[in-house]
Amino acid sequence: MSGPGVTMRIAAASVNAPITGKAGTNAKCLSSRRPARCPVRAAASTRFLRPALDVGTRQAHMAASGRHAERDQPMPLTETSDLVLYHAPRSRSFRILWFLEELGVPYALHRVSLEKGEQKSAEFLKLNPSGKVPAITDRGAPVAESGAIVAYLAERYGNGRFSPAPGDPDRGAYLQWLFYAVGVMEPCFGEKFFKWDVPARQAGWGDFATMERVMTEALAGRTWILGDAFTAADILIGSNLHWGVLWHILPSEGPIGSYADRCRARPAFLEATRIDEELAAQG
Ligand SMILES: N[C@@H](CCC(=O)N[C@@H](CS)C(=O)NCC(=O)O)C(=O)O
Repeated sequence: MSGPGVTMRIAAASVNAPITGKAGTNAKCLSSRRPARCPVRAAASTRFLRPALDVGTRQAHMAASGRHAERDQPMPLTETSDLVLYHAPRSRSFRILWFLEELGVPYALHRVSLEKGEQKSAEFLKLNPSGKVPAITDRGAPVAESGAIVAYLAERYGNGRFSPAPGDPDRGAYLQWLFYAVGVMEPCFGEKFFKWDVPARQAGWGDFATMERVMTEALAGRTWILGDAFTAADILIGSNLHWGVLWHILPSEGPIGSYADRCRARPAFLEATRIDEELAAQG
């Protein structure tokens, strides 16, 4: 951790190409506008926390999962990490934090205070014109929108582990669920959470009940959304279903509930939760 407004963290190194160049912008956030209420933040819970792992234990976990040992000392943002996550605790950027932990790549975490309106500062709007987290920079180049970030990170750092390659028979289903998570599930949650009354035939996302049925059927008898392999699509589908169960708008049992449990049990999810809650506790 270092400096006001900037939180540092270096994760395990397992990168398929050497990273060089300038790290992401250390945005100074000036706006005092109040942020819109975020359902994820409103409903966040510490229910899935576990105690922090010490460095030795984490290294053992990482060695077991094929990742390199973690650096235990934070290093300055602009000198060490080409990959920066702009993150607010208990927000949608949690899923990117989770994925970075799955990937095991080195990254820096830049905290964005939604309460202070930092996401609407001119500097942050250069990273995400919508003024929302998550956003990342990779060698200074910004990427925004959870779906795009997850797809980008899988391709750039996944080394084939988290996304079926073009031509793979699973590629189509992979893309389908990536887009479904952001294009259908997200508005379905909005519909439920904000009690929108929208005709399902006209609404591109259909309706919440159909989404719940689709998810229940897709996950029945499967470990992950594509079957046996955990992919980047599970980051988006899994975070959505985790939140849905947490908010009591989706079942905690059956295919959805047990899938959400499996997501929560992953070491990377637990580590991301630990980091996120540590940040949240700092206020
Ligand atoms: N479509 C975006 C949504 C991101 C989003 O809604 N982020 C919320 C936090 S959960 C946010 O930054 N809200 C602050 C604001 O809009 O001012 C994505 O999936 O990345």
